[in-house]
Amino acid sequence: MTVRIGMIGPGGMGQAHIDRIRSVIAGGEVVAVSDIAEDNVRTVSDTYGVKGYTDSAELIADPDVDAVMICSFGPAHEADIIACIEAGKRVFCEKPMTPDAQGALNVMEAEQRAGRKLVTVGFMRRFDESYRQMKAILDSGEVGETLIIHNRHRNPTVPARYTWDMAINDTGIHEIDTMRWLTGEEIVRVRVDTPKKTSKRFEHLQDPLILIMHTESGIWIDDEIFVNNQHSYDIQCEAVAESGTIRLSDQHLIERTGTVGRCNALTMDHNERFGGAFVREVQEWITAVSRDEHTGSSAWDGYAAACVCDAGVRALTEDGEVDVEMIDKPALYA
Ligand code: ISE
Repeated sequence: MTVRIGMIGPGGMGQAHIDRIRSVIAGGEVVAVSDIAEDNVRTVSDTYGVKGYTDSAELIADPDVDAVMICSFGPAHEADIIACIEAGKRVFCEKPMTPDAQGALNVMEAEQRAGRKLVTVGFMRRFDESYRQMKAILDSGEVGETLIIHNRHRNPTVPARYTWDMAINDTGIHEIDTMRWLTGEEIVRVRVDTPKKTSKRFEHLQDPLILIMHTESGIWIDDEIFVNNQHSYDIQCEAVAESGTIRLSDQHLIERTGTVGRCNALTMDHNERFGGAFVREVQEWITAVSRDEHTGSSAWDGYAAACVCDAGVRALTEDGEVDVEMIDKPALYA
């Protein structure tokens, strides 16, 4: 069966997903798009020869749409996800699932009323080959207990509309989810340390910053978030365990020789660095939808990430550690 997909918010990320579905992913077809921006709907629906809506509710209700991908602006996610759940349609939503924990609670309540997990959150690093290898080694127990994890999340630059809280909500959220997944533990406490600021970009940002996280069993995690490093999209992760250290290797695909000597070519953005992960993520989701199964991060993962982000944003303005407040995990997500 070909899964007929409706896409809400076909901007840059959405169109990259459409292109993947059309070129390298099997079993799915985008049949409709919706966007509040009429011009964009017209352009995208003409380009791909699909139906166009300006009202996402009409796309969700369309009987030709089996499942929905949401790639719109974060604050618009909650209402559309809940409408999908109420229509009984599986939904893949780009991160953040909702910008705050209350919105995520509302999504989980809707899913619990429906009695099944219909929501997948687009945390693509869970699908990256190198992170998966790291997790397999840690899970095997061969290096003992994980004690410390060091992360680096560096972007060449961000646009002027990137607000101060986005270092946590939009950038650090990737490590927040990846660390929960890698350790299998919840993050219970966070702190933000503020090094000397770069003079290169926006005065309104604390850039770089260090997010410190503690898990339930006491694993200590740091995350250097530096979004204007001027040179590359540089993602690093090193897990220090009792009898071994596992580190992502540099993610270069090629070596380059030139006036500066021989060096690894750098990746410049998340599409380049995580291109393979995006393909695997969407392929696994489409395959699961065709079997009427759930896959990937659940609404609980979206909720947990939102709770840690809420604490992280508070820690940006408060001294010291902030506890992460979460409800007990509902049985549906056990
Ligand atoms: C962006 O939204 C992403 O998701 C990227 O992976 C991240 O590196 C970037 O900082 C965010 O703005």
